[in-house]
Amino acid sequence: MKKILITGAKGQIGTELTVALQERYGADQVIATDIRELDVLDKTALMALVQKEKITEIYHLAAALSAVAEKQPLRAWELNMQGLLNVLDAAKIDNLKVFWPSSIAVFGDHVGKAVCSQHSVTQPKTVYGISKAAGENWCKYYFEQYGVDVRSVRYPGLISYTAKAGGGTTDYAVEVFPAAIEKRAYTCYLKPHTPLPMMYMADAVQAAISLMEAPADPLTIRTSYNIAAMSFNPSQLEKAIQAHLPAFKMAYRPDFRQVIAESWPFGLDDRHARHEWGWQPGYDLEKTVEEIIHQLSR
Ligand code: AKB
Repeated sequence: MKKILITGAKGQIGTELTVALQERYGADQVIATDIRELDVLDKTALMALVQKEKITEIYHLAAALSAVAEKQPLRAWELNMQGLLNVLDAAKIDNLKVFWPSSIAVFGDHVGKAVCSQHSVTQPKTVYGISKAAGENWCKYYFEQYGVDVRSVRYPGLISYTAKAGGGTTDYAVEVFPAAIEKRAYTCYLKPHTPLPMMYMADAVQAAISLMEAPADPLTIRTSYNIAAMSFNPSQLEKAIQAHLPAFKMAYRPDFRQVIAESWPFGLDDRHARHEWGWQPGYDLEKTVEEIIHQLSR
């Protein structure tokens, strides 16, 4: 029987993924941990928990995101890399299946920014991106050398309203909604015409579960799958919010995150994900904005 361990369960993805997994497989089959219950850098504690609870799958979400990682590069590197290696090693020893999120941050120079293909070069500009690119290769290595069934997607910016954004470059698309609902102005740290790929959290959760449930045979990508849903810039998001809340205004004061955003592609070719495990997003910009404003206004 499936028994799932989630690390980083109180983060932006974990908050919604935990609920979705509990609804799907039963609350008793899902153990949600955050740093308070399980430090992923403590391999002994991780292995003990896996064995005590007879874990069969890990969704390893604990990580430092792009903006936060630039402020503490070596600490972020240790958390992102050693945390993943501990999980992969536990998976090798106890024959676990693993989901691990990668990111569009693996891309940097020398890629088509409007349509970045699955196999584009990965020359990231941030510590976070470097850790994700290295992590992707470790996943492939553990799959090829030890048969660890580890699966991954490259998430774009994720938009949700249930949990705070966690220190990423795409956080503005999360922070802006409570401000708009509370009739506060919002100052965006990116320039108005900086496009980025984005995804509503319901689609992100669906991607993780569908990929984990997919039959193994058709899966040809053991680094991480490109997945895409929508692409917009802050000015387009401002207008989409104004369609519901006409008085809302966004101000712009770019900071160090502008350089990071400009290093990322804003469109991804996700044909492999669509063909090999049926990836299909359900939310575009308008639907996302409508849903979040509806939920936060209740
Ligand atoms: C970030 O902005 O760091 C993340 C990501 C794109 O991986 N949301």
